[in-house]
This record gives sequence, C-alpha cells and structure tokens, in this order.
Amino acid sequence: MTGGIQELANLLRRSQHPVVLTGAGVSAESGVPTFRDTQTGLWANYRPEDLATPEAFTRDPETVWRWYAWRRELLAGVRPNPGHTALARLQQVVPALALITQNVDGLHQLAGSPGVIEFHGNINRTVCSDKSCQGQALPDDTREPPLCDRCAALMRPDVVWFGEAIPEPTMTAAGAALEGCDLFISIGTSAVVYPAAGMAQQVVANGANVAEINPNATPLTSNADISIAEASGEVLPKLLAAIET
Ligand code: BV8
Repeated sequence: MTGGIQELANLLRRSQHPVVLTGAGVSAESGVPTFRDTQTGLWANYRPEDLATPEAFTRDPETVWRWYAWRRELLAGVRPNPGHTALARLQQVVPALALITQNVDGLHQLAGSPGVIEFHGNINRTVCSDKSCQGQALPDDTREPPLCDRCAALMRPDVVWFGEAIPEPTMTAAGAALEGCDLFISIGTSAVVYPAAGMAQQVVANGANVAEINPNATPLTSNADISIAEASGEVLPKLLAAIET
C-alpha cells in the first residue's frame, strides 16, 4: 500500500469536514482529454482558453458552439472510471465528504456521487445567454447556436467561461462546504485556475491538512501534507479499501 494512501485514510477517518476538489485528471482515465491536453483534429489550432470566453462567443458564436458540440460528442460514449466510482462509494462511507468539481462532464453524478458542486458548470446543459431569461431552445432548432424560445437570444453552454464570475449560488455552496474544512483533497487538477485554485490556500490558513493525488507536480504539491503521485483511478479504489478495512 503506497504510504500516502494509508496516511490519507487515517486523516480521512478522523476528519469532521473533508472536502474533495477534482479536475480534469479524474476524467482522464475515462478517455476524456484533460483541459490542457493538446486539442486534436479540427481543434488543433485553438487553445481552450481562447474558446472558453464570452469574447470568443460574441466574436464567433458558431465556432464556440461547435467546439462544445464536439466535446459533448466526445463525452457521449464515455463512462465513469474506477476513480469516479470509488469516490462515489467513499461519499457513502464518509457521509461528511463534500465534492467540488471543476469538471463540466457530469461523470461524478453518473458514477452516483451525491451533492456534486459543479464549480464551472456542466457542458450537457444549455442556457439562454441572457442570464435573467429561463428560456430554452426548441428541440428542432438546428441553428448553431440555437435561439432561445422565449427571447430569441443565442443559447450557450451552461459553463463558466474565463473572465466570468462563478455563479453566486455555486460560490455560496462551495463556501459552505469549505467552512470548517479540516482535510482538503485535491485530485487531478493542475491547480492553476482561480478562484478554484485558491481553495487550498484558504483552508490551509484555517489549519486544514491538504492532500494531492496527481501523477505530476503542481503549484500545490510543495504545500501538501500528503502528495500521492499516481493516477486517481489507481489511488481512489485503494483509498476506499483502506477506509473500509
Ligand atoms: C473569474 C469551463 C473573475 C469552461 C473552465 C485570480 C483570481 C481570480 C481569477 C483569476 C486569477 N488569475 C487569473 C484569473 C482569471 C482566470 C484564471 O484562473 N486563469 C488561469 C488560466 C490563470 N479565472 C477565471 O476567469 C474565472 N473567473 O476569475 O472571474 C470575475 C469576478 C467577478 C466578475 C467577473 C469576473 C473562471 C474560471 C473558470 C474557467 N472555466 N471550464 C470549459 O470547460 O470549456 S476552467 C477549465 O480549467 C476546466 O473547467 C478545468 O477543469 C479547469 C482546471 O483545469 P484542470 O481541471 O486542472 O485540468 P488541467 O488539464 O489543467 O490539469 C489536469 C491535471 O490532471 C494535470 O495536473 C495532470 O497532471 C492531472 N492528471 C492527468 N491524468 C491524471 C491526473 N491526475 C490524476 N489522475 C490521472 N489519471
């Protein structure tokens, strides 16, 4: 058993308010390219940061819409991997465990995780680009992007773009989960996108222990009490086994 896993299991057993933050690395073993993986094929000439912005959508809504449609197609046949499944089971064994994800793929919910806080939204949901409007697209609207059936504004993916604020209800839910957090477990994230990347610093200031599960070093690694440099799909089932024995 990797040292870090037994140590993390001991901390998790004693924790009153454990919080997990996941990033694209948790979905990597499901075959979902991580956010900063090189884009493939049609999208090889674009950087995600240049497409996932309100400016890009204003400038070229069709290209941005097609990028998200392509990513949704990539997700169509994708299943949760053993990391997602073990995390969902951990939430049953450790009911206090709160799960915040930066991922927009919905795989944690598909694996059975309850109460997932989708910090950057969900690519499978589409909303009116007028945030005050609750309209939807008509099912037979094949325009790219489709128009809102209530105000005729462009529809857009229900994700948080770079330069957009995290929605208030999401920030409130994440703040409540982090309140009193005594163990923060960062899994599969490069820890460079804010304000999500600021969570670890916030809880450390309150005396929390921090663990990281990531094959590669990140800006968080040097400050982590426990750092497990292995794939989450390998580590999480072992962590679950350690907790359940
Ligand atoms: C905002 C949805 C302000 C869209 C995404 C300081 C403070 C506040 C803001 C900023 C700041 N500095 C800069 C900013 C601006 C910006 C930012 O952080 N930029 C970065 C690039 C520097 N932040 C924002 O714009 C945020 N908004 O600040 O608004 C504001 C306030 C008021 C009013 C108006 C505005 C919004 C950020 C949200 C952006 N949206 N996604 C979409 O998906 O299309 S972020 C995007 O990055 C994804 O959601 C992704 O999840 C997220 C983070 O990436 P990771 O998940 O970490 O993925 P990555 O590929 O980077 O890394 C994968 C990791 O997995 C790697 O480390 C790898 O080693 C590891 N791995 C690989 N395989 C495995 C593995 N780990 C474990 N197991 C494996 N098998």
